[in-house]
Amino acid sequence: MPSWLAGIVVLFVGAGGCFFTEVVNEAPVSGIRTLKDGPHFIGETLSFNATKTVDDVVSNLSCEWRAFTCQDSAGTNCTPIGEPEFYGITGEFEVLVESHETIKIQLQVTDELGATRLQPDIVTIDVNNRAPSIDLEVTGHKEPQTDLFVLYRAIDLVIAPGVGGGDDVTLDPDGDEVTFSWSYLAPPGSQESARSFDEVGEDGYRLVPDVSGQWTVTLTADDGHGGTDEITKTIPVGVDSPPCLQSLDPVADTSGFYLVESADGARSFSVLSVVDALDPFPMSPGADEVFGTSTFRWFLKEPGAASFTWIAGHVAESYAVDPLNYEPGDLLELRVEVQDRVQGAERELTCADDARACELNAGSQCFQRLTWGVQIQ
Ligand SMILES: [Ca+2]
Ligand SMILES: [Ca+2]
Ligand SMILES: [Ca+2]
Repeated sequence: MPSWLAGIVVLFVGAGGCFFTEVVNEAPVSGIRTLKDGPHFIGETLSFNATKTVDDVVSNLSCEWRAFTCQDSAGTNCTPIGEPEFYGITGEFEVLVESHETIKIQLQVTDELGATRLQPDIVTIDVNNRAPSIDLEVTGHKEPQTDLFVLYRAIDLVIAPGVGGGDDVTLDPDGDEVTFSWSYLAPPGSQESARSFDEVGEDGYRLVPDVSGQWTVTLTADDGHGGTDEITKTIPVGVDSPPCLQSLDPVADTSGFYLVESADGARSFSVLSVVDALDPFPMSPGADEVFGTSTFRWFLKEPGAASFTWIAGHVAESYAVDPLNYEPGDLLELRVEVQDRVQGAERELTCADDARACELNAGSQCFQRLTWGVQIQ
């Protein structure tokens, strides 16, 4: 006789006298209650207690709880989590979910006489996956007037956590290792040899666009457990603004004449600085390789001449007027124009020849031409 069938001797007292009988001690009947409905996730503490537990004899019942992780929902190929735990009938058993594997909970209830069922109670708990949540930060130089990213200037794209993650924002709520893939779409006319899209560090890419228009970059994330997220950013790229002659020495007056004394020798007229997104002057220290520098064109209107003459080949930021080449009292005009790398008809100055100052965008106070009046003394 198995130990759990250990007899209980019960004394019956009847009318005919006393007799003894042996009553079989039944194993307790039990079940498992999961204290919180699913879905269940990594990081959650699962709680269980014994339920529907009855026994034929009022006696102390002992609950042996065991937890396993299993490779399938059927609860096979299981590995124990920790050691068995023992509680009384009212005790709660807790298990921390640490992986995507199915969790199997096993309960075996034993009465104080050692009776227990051959088959323990079992429940399996599937662990649900949560998808990663990503965003993409896009930073780069934008033209203030147009809010467009500037052609040829680097645009940095960095992976960021997506929204909706609460305070504890992570790319994957389960802590899964996320793999990323990047793709981009260039506007028509872009040339692979002229644009670049390169990985920077572990979590970003750098785009250098070669044409204006709408670029799109798509980032997908995969947590390896069926959870994915995707984000596409549209990146509007425009031609940068014309360069602005910012600081000249001496100041170029739009009406007066700067006096050059013959006794003082040659006098330099200089551009000290140009403001431009792509082609500032002087070139910024540490500027990346796509930066160029403004180019200058100089024109001279000799005393008595009807129009300006281009000083071919002179591209430096300054030009020297030597009074020894003139007579005292001569009036001449020296003109500088600045160009950035964006050439072509859209950047041709259309002001009248005698306009000392000229700007491509009227009223912008961003001048591409300034003129010094010079009087020889
Ligand atoms: Ca019993
Ligand atoms: Ca996940
Ligand atoms: Ca420019």
